[in-house]
Amino acid sequence: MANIETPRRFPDGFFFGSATSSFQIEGRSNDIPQGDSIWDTFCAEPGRIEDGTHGLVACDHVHRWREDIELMASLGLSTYRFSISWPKVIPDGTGTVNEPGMAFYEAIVDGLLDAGITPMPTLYHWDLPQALQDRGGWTNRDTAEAFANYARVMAERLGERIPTWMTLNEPYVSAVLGHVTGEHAPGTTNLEAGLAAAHHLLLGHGLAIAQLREAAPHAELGIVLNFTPAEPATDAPADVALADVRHGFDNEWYIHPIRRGEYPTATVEALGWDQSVVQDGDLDVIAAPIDVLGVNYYTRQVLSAVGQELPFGTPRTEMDWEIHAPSLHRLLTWLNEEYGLPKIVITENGAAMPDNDRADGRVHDQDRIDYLHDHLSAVLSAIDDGVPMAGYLAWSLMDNFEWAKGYAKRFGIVEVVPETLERIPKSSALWFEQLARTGVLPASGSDPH
Ligand code: IFM
Repeated sequence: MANIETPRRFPDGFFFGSATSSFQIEGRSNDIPQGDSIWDTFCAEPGRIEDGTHGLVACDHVHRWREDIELMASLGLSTYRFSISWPKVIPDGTGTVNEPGMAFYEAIVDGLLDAGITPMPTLYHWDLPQALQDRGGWTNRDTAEAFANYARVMAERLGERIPTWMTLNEPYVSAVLGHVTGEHAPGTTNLEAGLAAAHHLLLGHGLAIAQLREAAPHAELGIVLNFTPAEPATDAPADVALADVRHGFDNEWYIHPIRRGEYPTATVEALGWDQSVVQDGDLDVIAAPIDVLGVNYYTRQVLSAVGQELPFGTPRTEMDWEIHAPSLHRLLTWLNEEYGLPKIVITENGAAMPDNDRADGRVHDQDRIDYLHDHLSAVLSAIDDGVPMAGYLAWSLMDNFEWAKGYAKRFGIVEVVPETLERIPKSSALWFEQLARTGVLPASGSDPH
């Protein structure tokens, strides 16, 4: 898709911006006492993070946020999706508001608005207060209630200034990587725990939507889900069945109850899930109307029941994720046809790349430009097919803490120099700036510098 013949224009009003999350960029400040999150605990456990690092400093955004806002403005970005650290605002997850933490986010929101950048906060991007984890975390139904209370507090304090609230980021990852595979905090390995966590995350989302509707009636409300389309390697029934189960478990499990008020039946049966954690009325809460769906897309999965590594020889990112933009187009049209959403925003899309071409002090990341170009082209194709796409946010504004991978995987369009934390726009940032300023996707994605 990189060499489509003519430039194409995004519709008027389509917005371009970038995304980050609290634990991945903020770090800590002595001026903002805060509670620990499950990721602080996880990082402190030997062997959990590949390079042995942690989030105590990260990109030091807690001190450099003004500079980061100026950077976004200089790149012509009109929207910034960030997340609020629950333990910075309510250190124990419930109870008293931590005023220095709240002031930090109020200042960021005011700074963004002053710079002409629309703030799009996500309330939960995986940094659960450890105090709540000590009581069972997302496997405990009370956490859903605590989340809704926290959402209410935030809406009451930031209310008028926020046009779009996102509740959760990628509940699949919180539930499955956090509780089933154990790759993420809190690091347990139990399918039942994962299914309970997924249900309580969705319940927390629904309860939070109710609170946000009351406290911020003017705002658009939504959730950010990640999708990894699942395709069978062959037409063999075993491959098709495997792809169906993965599609149900990885993709439908979250959007289906939100839009249809039920878990996908075939997947419930395939998992043998007894649904004992689901109480009367929960699915009605979960199915509360949303105004916008945030879609995070990075790659697809091709599944073979005989367990081959698939597909062979296709281009991949540093995460070893296949680069496959046509799957984004298909995903968006499927979501639109199946779930009839009012509005979709690409809330994350991007690539970890080697970033080792740095001729004149700048990272020349032609591979990342190609990735962005081809996925933006897929978004344009979805728009042509009538999908109500409203915006695109690149993951990520800057290199940051990539969870269990530490700092070795760099997704930023802006480099963060490890030794100094200096921010240097990569070629992809300058390429993205041209797109953001003109709304025109060039015929191919060439390095502007
Ligand atoms: O860095 C993460 C982000 O926190 C959530 N979505 C996927 C990104 C890349 O792995």
